[in-house]
Amino acid sequence: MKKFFSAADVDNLKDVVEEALMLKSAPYDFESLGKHKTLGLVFLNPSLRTRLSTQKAALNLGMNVMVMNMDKDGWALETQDGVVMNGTTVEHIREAAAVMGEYCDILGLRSFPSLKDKEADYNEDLFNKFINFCGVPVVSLESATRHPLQSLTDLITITENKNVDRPKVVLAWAPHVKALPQAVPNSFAEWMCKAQEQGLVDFTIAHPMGYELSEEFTNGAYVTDNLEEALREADFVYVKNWSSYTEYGQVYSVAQNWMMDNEKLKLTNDAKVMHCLPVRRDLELSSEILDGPNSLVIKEASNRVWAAQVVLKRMLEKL
Ligand code: AN0
Ligand code: CP
Repeated sequence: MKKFFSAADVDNLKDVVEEALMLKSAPYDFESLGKHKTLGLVFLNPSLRTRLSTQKAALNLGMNVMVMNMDKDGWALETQDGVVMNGTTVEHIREAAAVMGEYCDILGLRSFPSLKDKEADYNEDLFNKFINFCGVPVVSLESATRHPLQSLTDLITITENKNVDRPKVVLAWAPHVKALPQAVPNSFAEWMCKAQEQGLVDFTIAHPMGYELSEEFTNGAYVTDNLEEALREADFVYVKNWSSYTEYGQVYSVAQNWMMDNEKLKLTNDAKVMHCLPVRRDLELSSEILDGPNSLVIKEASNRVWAAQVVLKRMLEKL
């Protein structure tokens, strides 16, 4: 594997999940694979889970890890070509990425969207430049449009916790006070649509009108603006807020009563509730669910290690 950016970078989902679960049962079986190899994790935005779980995965494989909080500790980065750098930016991504590629065998990058320039965000301008200029394999730690380590984790967690062969999985929009990226829901939808194609799940998306995701991610999903209808017979409910894609980055005040709570859970098939975290309690998801028996959020976060480890293992094997 030369890059891990989207669901297209993995062929057989069942195989990758099985390999991740194998690593979970024997975390140190490949502890020599990463000897004398260095992973660099570059963050342009905050992170708790991605940062720690990916470091832990790399350490389990015997790698060295370096973390660069570019947003706080790096020079202000210029990402546009052809500009005279006489403003506030100090270093061009061409040099910065190339230099980090000299120090590392594999690089991870987190770069959120601007939520202002739809075209630049959805072209993955910054991410593609980083890939092109660094010259080593790159793992996405969440880009403008996708969060593949999270989505792989989510598929692992669904596989581990399902009671039926082909569970009904529902992505349910939830309220928030800030404009959040579409990366997590885009990516979850992309992976679940592929899982549906491969016979692993049935996939439904529920959101208020105006929150339609880009169709490139939702092909094959059943999409509705009726949350109650979507929740009926659900085995897994994946709660997440996102801002509008069509009115790019906007938040409407129309959506009422979309927070997941125990009352709504009654409509489901005693569904397990998932969220990528961080979660706003009693805004996106009720405390009673988060603290109750149906919540999978901690197990899900725990599985981030095995998603990262299987991806790094596959990359190390191809170095
Ligand atoms: C980010 C998002 O929604 O993309 C990161 C989630 C992993 N969430 C927030 O900014 C709260
Ligand atoms: N779920 C997730 O990616 O969390 P962090 O933003 O804390 O890394």
